[in-house]
Amino acid sequence: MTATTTGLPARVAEGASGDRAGRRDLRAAASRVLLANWTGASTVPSHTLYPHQWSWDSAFIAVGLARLSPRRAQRELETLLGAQWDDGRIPHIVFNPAVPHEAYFPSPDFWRSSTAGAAHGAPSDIETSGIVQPPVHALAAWLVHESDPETSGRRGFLERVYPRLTAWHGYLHSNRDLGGHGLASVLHPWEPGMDNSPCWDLPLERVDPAPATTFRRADLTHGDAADRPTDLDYGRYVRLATDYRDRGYTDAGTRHAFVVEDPGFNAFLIASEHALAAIALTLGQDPGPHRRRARALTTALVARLWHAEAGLFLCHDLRTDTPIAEKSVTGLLPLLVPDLPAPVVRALLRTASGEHFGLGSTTALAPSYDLRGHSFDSSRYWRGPAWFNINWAVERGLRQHGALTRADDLRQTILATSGASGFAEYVDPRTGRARGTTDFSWTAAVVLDLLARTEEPGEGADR
Ligand code: 2M8
Repeated sequence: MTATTTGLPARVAEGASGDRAGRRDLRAAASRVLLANWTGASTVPSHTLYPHQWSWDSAFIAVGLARLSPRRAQRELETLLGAQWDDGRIPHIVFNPAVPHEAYFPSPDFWRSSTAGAAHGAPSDIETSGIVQPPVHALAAWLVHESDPETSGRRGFLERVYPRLTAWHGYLHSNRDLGGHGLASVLHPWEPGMDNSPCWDLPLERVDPAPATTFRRADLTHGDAADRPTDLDYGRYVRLATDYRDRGYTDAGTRHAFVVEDPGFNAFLIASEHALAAIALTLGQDPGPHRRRARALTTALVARLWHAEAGLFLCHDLRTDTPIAEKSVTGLLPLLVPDLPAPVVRALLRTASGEHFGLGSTTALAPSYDLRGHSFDSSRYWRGPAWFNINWAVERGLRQHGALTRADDLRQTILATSGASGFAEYVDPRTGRARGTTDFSWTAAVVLDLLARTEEPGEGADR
């Protein structure tokens, strides 16, 4: 694909110039998506495919909602935090009891959190899953506060969420440092959020799939089978979740078939630890512990997961103690980390625009997986398509490290592609063509945030 003078792939730039009535219309359309997906206390990612509250979705959603209604954004995060377990974990799904079990698999009767998770203080009156998702929440809480400090201060938002967010990070730092190297690890491909990434293919090979006759997928009722994970993948997801549940959702002292250190997950943790430091400071508390943790995590991230010859961070399989030799966009997410060594930043910027991700040349948005990888598929779930929440994070990372023109280009492309795709769940990274479901909440949310930021002065200083 040829690039335009702005660096945007031509097909996408054409889409942008056809933008119906400009930014106001885009804002109105994105707002309609979030308003329609609001259920009274939180927002569903999509009424059809994901009819409950998802953890990291809610964090991105809150960042966008803050531009519409700071109160609602606060409520979104506080509803999620209301389902936190006593051990500090924030579950990846909070189930809406009004939604029938058949609407989503695995449903509450699979996870059985209130009984199976009782030893770890799962709530007795709310059903949740027992696994987690990337810790975007403290970053989101800080951005929600920053978007309207007055409302936040008046309502005591930070005072209420700070202890809970600190407990959440405490859970990740202690219970989830399963490698003992100072990084949080994930125990299921659903935890890093990039469920079907080729990074998980090898570690999953060791997992005995649950027979397809033992569960009934709900996702294929609403999603195209060619875009979704296969039955074999699902069988393995089910096996891992069943084993974790049957061990009472215990992390340490038990053998996990799947246990991986993921750079994106840890990058969000570091960005969120910095956000906790900012929150502590605002509340007149000591930011020191958060800063020290962020520094220690950054050191561990670079020491453990940086691979100079690959030009990006790689996942690390703790079962075999080997790096996973797949280039995934998760390996670019450490751009979110402020204090990376300069050569690492330079290499990441080269990799982002090089042949594997093609940002600004062959792709409209950063693909989820290596364009030249053996498993690249432009349609299938996390095996190539571009996601808007991830590109929002890449945009922040580029801006933070001074790549302002590239950040501006990416921002423009996100705005052009999101509206044109009907706020798709994900898109073909080269053409911007919609895949998955539409009217997707985090897609609309990041649009609202980026539109608002475009109007703010001093963007280059954005943290
Ligand atoms: C997808 O994951 C869920 C399981 O958590 C699924 O496929 O059913 C992923 O894209 C995940 O990152 C996302 O949070 C979730 C809801 O949008 O959907």
